[in-house]
Amino acid sequence: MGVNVSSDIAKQYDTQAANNVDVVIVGAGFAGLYTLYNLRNQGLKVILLDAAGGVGGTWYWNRYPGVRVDIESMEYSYSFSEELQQEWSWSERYASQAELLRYLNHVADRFDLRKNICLNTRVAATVFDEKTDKWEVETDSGRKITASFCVMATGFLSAANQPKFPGMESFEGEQYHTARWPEGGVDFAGKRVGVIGTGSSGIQVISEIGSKVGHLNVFQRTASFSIPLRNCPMPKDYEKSFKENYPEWRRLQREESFGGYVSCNYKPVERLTQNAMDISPEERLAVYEDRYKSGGLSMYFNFPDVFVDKAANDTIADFLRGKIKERVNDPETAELLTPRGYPALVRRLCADTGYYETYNQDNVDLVDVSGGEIELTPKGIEVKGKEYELDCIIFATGYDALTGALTNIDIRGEGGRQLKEEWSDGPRTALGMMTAGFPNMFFLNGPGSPCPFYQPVLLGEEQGGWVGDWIMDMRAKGLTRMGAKKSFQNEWVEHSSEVVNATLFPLANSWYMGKNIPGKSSVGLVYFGEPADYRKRCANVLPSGYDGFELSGPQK
Ligand code: NA7
Repeated sequence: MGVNVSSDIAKQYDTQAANNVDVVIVGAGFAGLYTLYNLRNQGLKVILLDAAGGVGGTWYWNRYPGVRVDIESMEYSYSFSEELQQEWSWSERYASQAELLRYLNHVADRFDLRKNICLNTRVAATVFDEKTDKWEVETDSGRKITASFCVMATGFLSAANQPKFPGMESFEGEQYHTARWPEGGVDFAGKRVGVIGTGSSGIQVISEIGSKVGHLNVFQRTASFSIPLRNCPMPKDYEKSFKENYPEWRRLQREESFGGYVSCNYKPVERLTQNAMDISPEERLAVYEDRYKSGGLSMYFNFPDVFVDKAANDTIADFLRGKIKERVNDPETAELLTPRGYPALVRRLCADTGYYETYNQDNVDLVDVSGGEIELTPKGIEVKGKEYELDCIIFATGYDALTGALTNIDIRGEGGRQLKEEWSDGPRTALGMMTAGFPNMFFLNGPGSPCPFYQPVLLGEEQGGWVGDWIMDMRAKGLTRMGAKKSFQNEWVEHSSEVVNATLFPLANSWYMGKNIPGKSSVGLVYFGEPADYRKRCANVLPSGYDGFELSGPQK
């Protein structure tokens, strides 16, 4: 699927001129591609670097069986071009990875983006030069590029989490990670397969391969809440109504929605203002059933108190638990698959296609690893003293979310300080877009932003837009350095902590909270406030005269 940079484009970027640019963008996913388009349109000299062999970001790397987005295609797509919105037709309600990759390649071609993209190029280090106010970017092949600004569109779910299980090197079979799937696919027919992990990726891969493998053992540490995705071929009348009203749908997504998605049962959802505990159980149930019927992430369109009041949350958790019982034949397996001990919706809700029913097949077994240690042996996996013989192991163990892709790069700011060091107690950012001491570096869908709750395609467009506005304004004023003020950054982190601590989110071990990675700090990882408020604050940076940020001209 990946499209390699053509030789004439490669030649263009071998020139010295291309090693001195206005902006380096890192990452060719949704956010990076849009930002390239936007900044180039404003006359800036931009180069986009990506380690992958093709554009697509997360959708380039995640090729595992069953992978698809669980936000509706009509919403999970670019809004910046009305022509693009009108001419592209999604074949399914929820796009598969293959279709998303086709879309992103189409966008790269349609807007002639490839001439500014360098693939197969991993950024190893970037160092801020305080004399010139520029970043020196170094790739893994030793190429050096000087840029006035760096835009890190590195993805919030892109650095794979590969736990180091004892005995990993001894296992004689095949090993795969869902986030680094081989391009040619894998043939599982007749094989004994083990899957570790039952988050969104695990649930998708398990549901897809369950009927295709010889035998499947699923190693579950924590049961997830999952509801049916209800994917289907794109209903033509729905697509038509969406296309006829795209500006209004986008307005609703940006201004009225819970997190940048708004469609429920093929209609714009009405935001609930009443609390679950203020209405009758029957009325509550009717809402839960309605969301369940719509499928996907519709369950998030819910009563405000389910996110802050444990008693309210219990009503939805019990509803979801009841649905699991209905779908799994064996009561013992059903109980093991039933999440206990943490609230619903505060770990990412999964959306499945036949996940629970997979366990009704004779060739699929669930292994409870909670309270035990997974060890790999030459022949398979050992847990709690029992060995499971396997031909293949699939790690669906998630990501070092939000920060991993940034701290994997040796980023050095003012005074030579390293970003990884600075963030060793958790990331600290101003509006999730900059961090103090690292001027002229912007993050898209970064830590401290609301990205998991603000549809990331739209947030990438918004943030890419603000970055463009700030850079062009600085240029017009002859300014060369923009940095976040530490005082404002502290306020933002404090505000973010207050917001999250008033919710039930800290009660679960999730990647939102950094608790999926041993030792990772959760400070400032996600902004859990209202996306619309966040949007207003960011849009106000320029009109307020860069309140919270400091700007300066060329160093004397
Ligand atoms: P997730 O949601 O982080 O899920 C990872 C799964 O892997 C989860 O079940 C983990 O169990 C399990 N895991 C991770 N490490 C271990 C170890 N050491 N032992 C046993 N099990 C382990 O990642 P996904 O890729 O599924 O989804 C990420 C996001 O992508 C998703 O939320 C959507 O937004 C799209 P745990 O729950 O930690 O006990």
